[in-house]
Amino acid sequence: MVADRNFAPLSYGIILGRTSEQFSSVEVGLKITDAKVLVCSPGRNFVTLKIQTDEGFYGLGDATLNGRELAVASYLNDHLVPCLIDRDPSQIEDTWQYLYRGAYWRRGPVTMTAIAAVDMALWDIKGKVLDTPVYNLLGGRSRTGVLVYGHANGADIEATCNEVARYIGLGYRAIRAQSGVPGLASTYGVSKNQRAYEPAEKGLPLENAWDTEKYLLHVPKLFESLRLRFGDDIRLLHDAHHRLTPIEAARLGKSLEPYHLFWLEDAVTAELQEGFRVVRQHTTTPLAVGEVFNTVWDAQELITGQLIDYLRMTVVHGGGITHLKKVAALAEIYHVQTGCHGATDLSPVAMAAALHFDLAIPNFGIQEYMRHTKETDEVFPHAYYFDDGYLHPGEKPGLGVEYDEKLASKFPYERAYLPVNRKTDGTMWNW
Ligand code: EZ4
Ligand code: CO
Repeated sequence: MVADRNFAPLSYGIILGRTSEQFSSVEVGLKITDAKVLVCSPGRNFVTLKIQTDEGFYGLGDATLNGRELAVASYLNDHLVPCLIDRDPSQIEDTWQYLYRGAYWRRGPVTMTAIAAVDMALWDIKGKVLDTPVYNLLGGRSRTGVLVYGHANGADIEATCNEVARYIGLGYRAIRAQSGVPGLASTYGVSKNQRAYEPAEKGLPLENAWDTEKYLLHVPKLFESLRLRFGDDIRLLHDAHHRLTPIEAARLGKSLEPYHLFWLEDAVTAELQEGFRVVRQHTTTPLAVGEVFNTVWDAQELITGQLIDYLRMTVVHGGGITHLKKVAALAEIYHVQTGCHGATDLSPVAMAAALHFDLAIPNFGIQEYMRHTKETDEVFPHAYYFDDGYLHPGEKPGLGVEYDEKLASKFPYERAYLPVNRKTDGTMWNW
């Protein structure tokens, strides 16, 4: 069975200093001996896959799907891990195809997050075996650092402006600005009592009230104030969190044109990809979408129709490095750049994988960066670091992230969900 599945030649045998005679058996190369699914909650929930090999090399993959964490843990534990034992970890592409095509049931966030975790872990192992950072395996550096944007949010325009000033002080060159809307009690992406917001809330889903007209009148005022105070150089971004119809998004994009945003994100849900044609026809504000996409098929029309400027898909929810590099290659032909999702619900393992990817591909645009809590950083010690507005993946072999299992065991899973959004009359609305 082992021979059938591992049709080798086993490439890692060479690296590990074996001679040609030793290649007579398929047992020569590395084998996956174990894979563990680790769930922890150092401030928020994370699911991590740790793949172990017989030579002591191991790899980590992020498997966190915000609010649906345990579904991916089960998918891995109950269905993927048994298929991984005894496989050759050097065969990343074949393993991806085996898990995607072999399952018969393709696509979807749970499946693609589980496959992504395996894929990340195998790239991590390959880097460690070859003693080189993953970006080097992806073609090497295409730039000196990864431009990131941080999140500034405040209850009103003044508070948001003050947060933007703080981010500029921290060295950020690009900043997403979100503000509470007058007349609405709470707004997603704007924290009430702490500076940074956390996407998920413990317990059952919170409910936010929504009023499109109030929002559409308010956002241009926010960006007018920001440009008056900070001038034209700082890159400003905004996220509409899928709450608008195409024609409403077109109006918002048009009204923001004087303030030349870097992008307007998730203006419209994208199940109907051609919906973006309406937005596109009316505004020159650059458009970004895709943090919830899982395969190239979620973005195929958006890319080939040149309906967006930035694609938000990232490694963990987009099928891993193996799939995302193909999506990026398609996007490159159609003038679409990447802008990988990078909120706190993506673990440091996914962040590291994104940074290696961002550094290597030609059509990188920008990377989202929300800082993790101190507890999360301690559970996942990592080589990547922020410097002067840029992130750098570091030079450690593989992805450059560790997992402290002992410390993680002090933070057990806690149920938490993203909030739901209702119009003021109670209608569930586009979240
Ligand atoms: O809603 O990470 O751009 N960032 C965002 C985030 C996402 C969450 C979803 O899990 O929109 O706040
Ligand atoms: Co977003």
